[in-house]
Amino acid sequence: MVRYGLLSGVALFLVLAANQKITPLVAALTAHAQERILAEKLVDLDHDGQMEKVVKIKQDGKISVQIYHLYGFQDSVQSKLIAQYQFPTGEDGFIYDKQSITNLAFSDVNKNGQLEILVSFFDETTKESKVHTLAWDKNQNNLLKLEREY
Ligand SMILES: [Ca+2]
Ligand SMILES: [Ca+2]
Repeated sequence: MVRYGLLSGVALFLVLAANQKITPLVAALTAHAQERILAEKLVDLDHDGQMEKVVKIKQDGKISVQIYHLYGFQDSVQSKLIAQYQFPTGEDGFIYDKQSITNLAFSDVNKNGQLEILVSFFDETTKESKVHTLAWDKNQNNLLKLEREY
């Protein structure tokens, strides 16, 4: 009986020790798996001659759009996150844009000389694609969802 108790105690210790080692590894693997790039495009949103990188990404079941500023540093191209918007939904969708099919398009919908980002979704209940428009506020380094559809 004493021997059995000692054995199960050792077994419990081994299980705990193994779990402590495994947990951070599993967390790292799942964190990586939960982030997926859906689209990545280079576009000059504000027509200033400098390309922006726009990324549509799925993180933790939600779709985010990110704008990166690109700059040269020691003979390589670096990118810096400058604006981000997260949608509560997570189903990627496709739209027709200039006779091609895409899930990330650009258009100056409010005619202010700067391109807006057209982000498409698939609505599982209506089985239709929906498009939301994001405007980049360059001064605030912000992405704003335009409620009005143009
Ligand atoms: Ca630009
Ligand atoms: Ca615009």
